[in-house]
Order: sequence, then structure tokens, then C-alpha cells
Amino acid sequence: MTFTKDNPEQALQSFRKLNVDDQLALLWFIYTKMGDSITPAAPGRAGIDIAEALFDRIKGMSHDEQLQVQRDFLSNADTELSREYGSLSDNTKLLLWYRLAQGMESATIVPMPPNYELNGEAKSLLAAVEGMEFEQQITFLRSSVEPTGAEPRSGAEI
Ligand code: 45D
Repeated sequence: MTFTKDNPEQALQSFRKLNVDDQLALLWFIYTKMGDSITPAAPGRAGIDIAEALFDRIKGMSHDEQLQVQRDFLSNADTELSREYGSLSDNTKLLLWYRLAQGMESATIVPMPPNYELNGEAKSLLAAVEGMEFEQQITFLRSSVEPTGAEPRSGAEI
């Protein structure tokens, strides 16, 4: 499939069709490409604290568990952690992904297997995202993580 940078909706649909591991790998590669252009602007103190608290809990897990947790987030698995994550705003979710990616760089979070290659569909999606303006990239990422995580139990609004 080909994408145009003027069609973010198509990119989003394509992201949602990827399996969870391909989504994780794609997010990782987007992170490595965006790198320094991501400058955490406070999404609100409560958001930062919650993202940081979730990050700390994930950091304390084994690598296998860390991977599972991230798969759970993207597959809307109904776990306690995934419900907490699911109650976050899009920006706070992105902040957590950003922290996880940073953790991967310092190997406190399970790193990518060496020489990992994206499959064809994920690869063309990465190229499409690379071709987007920064603001569009953020919009794409926000929309990508927006439906992730489990439905919070009623009353949990953070
Ligand atoms: O063994 O503060 C595989 C704003 C294969 C606003 C794997 C913002 C098998 C406010 C599954 C691949 C929204 C603008 C292993 C900030 C295998 C604000 C594992 C912006 C190990 C900060 C793969 C934020 C794994 C932005 C674990 C733009 C992959 C944030 C994990 C962007 C991948 C964040 C991860 C991005 C990717 C984060 C954690 C792009 C994270 C990407």
C-alpha cells in the first residue's frame, strides 16, 4: 500500500491493522527517527506523575513481563496496569511510550532484538510517517495510542 502524507487517516488505519508486535516495532522506529525533536512539554503535573509511576512499575519487572505489559496496552488486554494506562489522556500515554523508549535505550526496558527488521507493511508506514510534518506525526501518534489500554472502571478518571 502507498500512503501520502496528506492522508493521515490512511496511515492510522494501516497502523491498526498491524499485529501488536509490528506496532511495537514501528513505534520504536518512529521514536528513533523523531529522537531529539521530542521535547516533553508538561502535559500537566498529574499526567507526568502517573506516567512516571507507571514507568517505574514497568521498570521493576523482568524483560518478559515488560514486553507483555506493552503488548497488553496495545491489545486492550484487561489487566490492572492496562486499565490504569487506558485511563490516561493521549498525551500522557505518549509520554509513557516516550519514557519506555528512553528506557529501552538504557536497557532498563527490554530492548529491541538486534538487527530487527520491520516487515513490508510496517516499513512503508514508517516511511509515510517520516514524510509527515512534525505536527502530523504527533497527531498520528496520538490517534494511534488513543484507543489503546483497557477501559477504565467507572469512576477512574485521571
Ligand atoms: O523480542 O510531554 C518485538 C506531546 C519483537 C505533548 C520486541 C509530547 C520481539 C506533551 C515485539 C518487536 C504529545 C507533544 C521484542 C510530549 C521481541 C509531551 C519488543 C510528545 C523485545 C512528550 C519491542 C510525545 C518493544 C511524543 C518493547 C511525540 C518495543 C512521543 C517498544 C513519542 C517500543 C513517543 C516503544 C514514541 C516505542 C515512543 C516503547 C514514538 C515507543 C515509542
